[in-house]
Amino acid sequence: MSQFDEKVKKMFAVHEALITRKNEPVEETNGVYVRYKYPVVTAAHTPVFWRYDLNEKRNPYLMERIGMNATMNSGAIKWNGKYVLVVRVEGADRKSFFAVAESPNGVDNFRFWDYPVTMPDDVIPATNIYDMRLTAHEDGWIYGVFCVERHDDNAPADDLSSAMAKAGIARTKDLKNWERLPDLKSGNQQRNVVLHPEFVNGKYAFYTRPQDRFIDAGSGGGIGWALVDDITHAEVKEEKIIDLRYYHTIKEVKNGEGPHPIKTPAGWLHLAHGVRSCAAGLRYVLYMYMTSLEDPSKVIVSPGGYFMAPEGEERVGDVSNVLFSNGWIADDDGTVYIYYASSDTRMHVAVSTVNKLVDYCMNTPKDGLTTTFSVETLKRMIDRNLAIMK
Ligand code: BGC
Ligand code: BMA
Repeated sequence: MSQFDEKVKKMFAVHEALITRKNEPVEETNGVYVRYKYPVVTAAHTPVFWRYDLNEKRNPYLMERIGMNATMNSGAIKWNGKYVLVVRVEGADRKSFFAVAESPNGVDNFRFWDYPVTMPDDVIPATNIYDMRLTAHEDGWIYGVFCVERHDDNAPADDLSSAMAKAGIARTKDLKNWERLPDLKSGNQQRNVVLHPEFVNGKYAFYTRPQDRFIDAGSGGGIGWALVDDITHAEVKEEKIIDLRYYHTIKEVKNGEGPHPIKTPAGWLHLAHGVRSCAAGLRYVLYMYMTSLEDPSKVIVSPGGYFMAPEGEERVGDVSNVLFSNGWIADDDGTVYIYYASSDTRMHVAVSTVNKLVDYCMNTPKDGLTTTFSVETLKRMIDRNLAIMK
């Protein structure tokens, strides 16, 4: 075997060892969920044949030709018995694209399909697309709703950063062939738009996140809700804010729906992200809330504080101090696989159950918005416990 072929063979073996490595649960810390030790998808999980030209004549030094920078913010779905992620892969050129990675068990052995998703463009092509939420809707289609970013041509000529964020909508039956529908029409910019899996009053229902400007939400007060008559010409006509952001909370600056909510007998279970600003930049954490089965836009319980925050190596990456989730899978046996990205760099999984998550939502004290409230809540817990401990 030539030296070149040896090197290629070794590269494939190293890659195979990485993607087939068995994952292990990390000892439970708070009883709510169990993190897994290894990230489930990293840039190094992308196929060798995406990155290297394997022809010796064209690539005598066997150098990487197309760099992959990160794998993050992935939509998730259980599909044909497999745990499937539609990963946001970001190339070294800062362009994100979608690529499907599937696993037989939800916690390891994620393998990318050979080709990334070819997402058709809307009338006006996008510069970048990212953060897909997958919804198997009761109309029979699987929808992908994602952020579509274009340069803001109204910005002054020297400003190359201002952009416009909109929600792109596409649908598929096989996760390979995607039919692109027109972007969601809305008076505001939109990011973190999510399609509810069921019709509500016979209409499609979207969780929205209106924002005045590209980065900051401005007067866009939180997670919104809008009903849409025609998914093939989706337009936000009326939008109400269902989960507000508040001063001095984990969602002071922005919040946004994660994946679509999970239906439980006690209500719809929601996972979202909350953002606050600090000297280190923006800090993104995950939080939960529940809405009513009769009216999925009516919040029935809102546990205070964060559900998950970056820990250990999760804290560091391209955009440090960020956890972000737009995918989870509720399995038939009640297990919930929560897929989250850390610091815009890699994908992880944490595992819980529907019952535990409902219990978490129902019994975690709410955020009373003041120190006094928090201390009184804490004292009640101490009183009750000291009575038991005597
Ligand atoms: C990035 C996103 C980010 C957004 C707002 C975009 O250009 O691709 O990851 O959420 O800016 O900061
Ligand atoms: C955004 C999100 C994510 C990203 C986060 C942190 O606003 O939409 O794409 O993970 O910022 O950069």
